[in-house]
Amino acid sequence: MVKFVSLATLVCALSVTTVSAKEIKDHNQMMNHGDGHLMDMDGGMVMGQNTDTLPGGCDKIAATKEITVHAGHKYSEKFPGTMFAFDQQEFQFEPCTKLTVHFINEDDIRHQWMMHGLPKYLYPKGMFHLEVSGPGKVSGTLILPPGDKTYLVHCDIAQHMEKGMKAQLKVGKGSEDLPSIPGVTAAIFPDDYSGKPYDPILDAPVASTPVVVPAVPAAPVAAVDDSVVSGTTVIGLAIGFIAAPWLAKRFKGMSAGEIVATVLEQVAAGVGFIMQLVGKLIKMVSGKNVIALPDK
Ligand SMILES: [Cu+2]
Repeated sequence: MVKFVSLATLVCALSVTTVSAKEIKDHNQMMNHGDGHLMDMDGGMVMGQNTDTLPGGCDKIAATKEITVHAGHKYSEKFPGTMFAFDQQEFQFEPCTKLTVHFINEDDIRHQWMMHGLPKYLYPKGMFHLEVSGPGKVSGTLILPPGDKTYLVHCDIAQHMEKGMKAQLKVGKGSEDLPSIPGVTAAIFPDDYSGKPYDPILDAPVASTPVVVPAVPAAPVAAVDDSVVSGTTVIGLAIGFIAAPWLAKRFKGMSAGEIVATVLEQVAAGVGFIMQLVGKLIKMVSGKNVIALPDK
């Protein structure tokens, strides 16, 4: 009888172990469709893989790193109000690092580890993307660009990012932090349970740090300059000579089309930043921070 009970306990214990350890399928037999796109017929996919092309501005691969990222409902438990999460919310690497990501999905649904904002001449649509349907593992490699920039990493399945599956990856020192990264940064629109109606002006997010407007020096009065080589020309030439080696390095190995695409991308980013700044200023002036002007 004692023997039977202990045997039953053993069987029971074994079956519990089998149930709790979910079987993770390794998607390591994917078909290579070219251009960094690999997939199998079983829900595993890699897009934007790049194992050997150095991004413009990288002299060599600075470091070779491997990370394992888990995704699943259980990782969201420590972040109230979320449903899905990665097991890490922040990553940081040296510029020009060759990075291999092993992505493990522990849920019975589809999840992705999708990185945005990469240079489009090298990564289609500026993305590096790992995807697994159901419990499984998929691995992919990319080479991070040079420069300090913070990249968004998320799961693009509807509502998965909004419900917590979001992270940021800093290259070098990174740029500004992204909002509402669970456990890392504050939300742009924090949850409000006060019950008062939403006011689009008063409730609009205001930058926590004061917006510093750089002083614009007054334009110099155009002086009549008779000399052939004006001061402006000299300054222009000087900047050109200083910037040339940097530009040559930045655009090394790119075709003319790629250089134009990269420059346009930078210009668009610059215009976007200025528009954002102007928007914030208008909001500050027209919103609650109305500056009372003294009577004459
Ligand atoms: Cu997901």
